[in-house]
Amino acid sequence: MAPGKFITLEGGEGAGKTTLIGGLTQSLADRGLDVVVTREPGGTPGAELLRNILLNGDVERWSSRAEALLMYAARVDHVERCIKPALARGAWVLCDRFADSTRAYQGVGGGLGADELAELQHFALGAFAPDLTLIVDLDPAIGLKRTIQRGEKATRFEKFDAGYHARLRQAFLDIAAEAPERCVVLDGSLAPEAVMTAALTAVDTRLTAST
Ligand code: T5A
Repeated sequence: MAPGKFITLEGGEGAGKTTLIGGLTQSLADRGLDVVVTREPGGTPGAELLRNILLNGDVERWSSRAEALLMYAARVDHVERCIKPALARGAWVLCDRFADSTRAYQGVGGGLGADELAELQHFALGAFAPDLTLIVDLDPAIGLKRTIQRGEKATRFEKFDAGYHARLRQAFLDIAAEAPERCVVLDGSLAPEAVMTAALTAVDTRLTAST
């Protein structure tokens, strides 16, 4: 059986990750691949419970350090019970956010040190990492406007100030620059079909060419 692939989608609020995952899932399934779609925080019953307490409530409900620990508690459960078993059976796993979100939100946005987070990541995941990360880049003002237009109640993270969201955008671009072999930046201001075309090109160039 061909080995599975682990693809993560990252970016700021309302950048278009979930929309893109829908299109990618269809395209990969049309190729006969077993596709598993999941998200963070969440993806298993235990991790979804943690998602609920992380995303709801006052902005000040958790410190950045507590958030990082809760995100990693959810992530370990998700990786061990959902992602690794799917990869082992040869599935392609598409995950809406993963460890880069902790580096951006709790690290750069929340002020935690990169070294501390790297230690936490190593303790939790060892060397486990995505095969490909698609970073959807968008002006946070546009992304937040999109989420407001959707009419849903704002999550705790959407309520953080504009400076926080601007730092996030730069943090994701810095992550992409540090790991160009793993990350591809997509222009989230393009129409959904154009973002999808760019994403499929990245998948084909980086992954299917090597399988
Ligand atoms: N978090 C998560 C951390 O702080 N640390 C962590 O370690 C992790 C894993 C998750 C929150 O948790 C935080 C980050 C997040 O704040 P969430 O609700 O899952 O919360 O938040 P998001 O992942 O940001 O999900 P969103 O749904 O808000 O954004 P998406 O998925 O990027 O955007 P999407 O696809 O839903 O699109 C938003 C709207 O824009 C439209 C869509 O139709 C939709 O209405 N749209 C476009 N419009 C124009 N052009 C395009 N190209 C468009 N693409 C989508």
